[in-house]
Amino acid sequence: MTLKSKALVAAVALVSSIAVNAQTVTYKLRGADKADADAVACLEQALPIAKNGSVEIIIGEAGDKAVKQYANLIPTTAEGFYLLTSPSKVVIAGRDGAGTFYGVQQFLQMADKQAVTESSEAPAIALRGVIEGFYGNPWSFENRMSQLKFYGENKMNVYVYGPKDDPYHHSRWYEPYPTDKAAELAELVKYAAKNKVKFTWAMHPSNSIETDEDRAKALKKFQLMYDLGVRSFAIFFDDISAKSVDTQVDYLNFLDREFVKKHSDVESLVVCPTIYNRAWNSGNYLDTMGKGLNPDIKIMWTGNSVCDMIDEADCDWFSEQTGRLPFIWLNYPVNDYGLHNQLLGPVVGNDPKLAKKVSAFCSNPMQYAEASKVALYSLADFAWDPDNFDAQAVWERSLASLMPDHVDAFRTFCLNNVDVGVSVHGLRFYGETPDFKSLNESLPTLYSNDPADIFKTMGAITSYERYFQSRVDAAQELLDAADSGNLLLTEIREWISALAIQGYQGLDLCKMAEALTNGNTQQFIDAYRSYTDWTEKAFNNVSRDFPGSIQSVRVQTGTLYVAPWIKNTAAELADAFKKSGVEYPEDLFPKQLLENGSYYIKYNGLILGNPNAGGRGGKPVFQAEIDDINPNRQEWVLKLDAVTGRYEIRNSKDDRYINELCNFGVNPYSADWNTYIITKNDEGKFAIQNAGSGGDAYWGVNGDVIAPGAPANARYVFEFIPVTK
Ligand code: LOG
Repeated sequence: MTLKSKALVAAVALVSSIAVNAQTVTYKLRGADKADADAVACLEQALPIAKNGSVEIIIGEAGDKAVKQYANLIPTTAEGFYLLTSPSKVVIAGRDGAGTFYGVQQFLQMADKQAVTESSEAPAIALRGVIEGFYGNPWSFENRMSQLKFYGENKMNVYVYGPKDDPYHHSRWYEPYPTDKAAELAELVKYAAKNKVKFTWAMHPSNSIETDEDRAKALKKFQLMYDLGVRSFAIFFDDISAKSVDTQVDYLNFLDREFVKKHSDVESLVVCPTIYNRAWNSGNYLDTMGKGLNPDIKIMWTGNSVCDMIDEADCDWFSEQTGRLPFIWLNYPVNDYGLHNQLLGPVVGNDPKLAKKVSAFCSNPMQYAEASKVALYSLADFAWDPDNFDAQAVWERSLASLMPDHVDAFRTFCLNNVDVGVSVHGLRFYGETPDFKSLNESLPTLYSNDPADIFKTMGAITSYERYFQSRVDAAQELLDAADSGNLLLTEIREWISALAIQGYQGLDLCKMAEALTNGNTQQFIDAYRSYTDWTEKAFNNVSRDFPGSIQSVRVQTGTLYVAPWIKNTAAELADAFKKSGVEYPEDLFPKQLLENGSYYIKYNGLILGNPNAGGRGGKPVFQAEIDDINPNRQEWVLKLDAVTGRYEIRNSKDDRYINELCNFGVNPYSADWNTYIITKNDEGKFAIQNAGSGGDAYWGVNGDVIAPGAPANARYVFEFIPVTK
């Protein structure tokens, strides 16, 4: 255990004593006149300081007289600090100003400031922070101020400003900021410095980099930003088709020579290359960039793909290509490619060994600034001390720090917002709703129509009811807190509503299952109507739906396990109810093009059959004759998959499904791959089309078998004839 975590354990153990102590303790400062002024200001703001305070805080940087006695305990690494706490004396001694500042933050965050602790700490990674680099609504000024404070508190020292939808960064990079925006940026730069954060302003000039005029405009814009206080610059070349890497290199070296090197107080340039991840690597782009760029220009890198956690090997590979360590641009928790989901789970998957292999480790967050703090809290801890990073423990601490009055409800909420679902980037997190997963594994179905299962069914209903009620309660607690002004919760209110809605849907399903078990038709109808009302509310639950919003989105929650379970269970219960033979209003269920059931599939008078029933692989074939030996080899069970809204098609004899190649599938059935869109034309003929991961080819006919890829004029050629017995 490190000294840091020992201190935390001690702090937690003694948490109960603070309420008493906080009243009585006052502090006096020694060394404050020499010590980092921002660090001292933080102390003065947070603690009662008096000339005759009972606890002395000795503060200063290596070399200061006040902390001379502790000089050899101060780490030699930049930004490191030595911190000693006790009931009578506190020592905060930094390697430099930032070190003292971080020592102060650490001290202020201790629950019991009088605990006896001693630690020496220094960052494992020199540059740690955030890149505001997402698409969509850029953060507001207030968001950014709050972020910078948060970075200071959590020892992050980089903020790269590069929101794609700020026109003055991207589409109209060459224009000066309007006066009010310029004033805000100047204030942010100042506030960043107070919080020991390097403010890097990024410009995205796309391909306008070659002519003298383009270059003069770039120098002019850099100078305008310099005049606002910016001392660190980046150029982004991501998400364009670059005309030539040579031109990019030449441009960057030009800016380095003509601007950076001409200002003694400007930091080395940073570039986001066009090929910024390994999956896109081709040709000699990276090699050319590495060899051509002035050696102190840093190159950004997202890892093996656009959205990926990073390991040591990724960094080594990059370094071989470019001759320098990667400036990591971690595309997490950014959700601009799957805005319907929040990413609030524990941050798993980054390799502690990367610490020695990077020049910087920065996160691209969500356009939801407050909610991003959940992940950023963990990432800050990772970048400071990766060897002792414990994803679960840090995540718990983040919840306690961000939502102290509603920790349990917030934990429940966050656990429903872990996975982003299917997306272009394929990044998945399987730790979502672990409690639901285990409930579902022990009780897979809510209802069984076998009377022998009645006790099991009643038990399942009770367990699921309890589960969904607890979701509703957690959501309600958080909605109340949002109403009372909690910023984070207000920002993502729609996801909290989504959790409540899902809870109510689950409770309705329980009522439906109970009604089926008791044969109570009216209860079923009422509960089903209530369920569809909630479904509509869920559909209309849109975030960022304000005038001028760049992105708005229908929100999703519990995407991995809960939402699909709800849809499937609703469909199963509706099916069971329909089959029970009771009368019900015609408008109760939405009309399906083809009701779930058994059909003959015909083409040109021929009947699709399964002569090799029970075999493996192979194809269904069109037959001229009725199969009177095993009639159900020619019967096909159609079922609308509740999650995809498409049909699965299985043979009634052996239950084998037809896959996207029009073969009998041999892989495990997957609704994403193996369901079809079925449509009908005016003549009553049907077309059958692949969808999801299975592509979009239509069924055609080749000789006596079906084959994917029918041309437009040969698609509506099938008939579905219900099997009546
Ligand atoms: C963009 C970034 C975006 C992210 C995730 C980089 C270097 N550029 O695919 O602006 O937020 O992916 O969607 C990107 O990651 N392009």
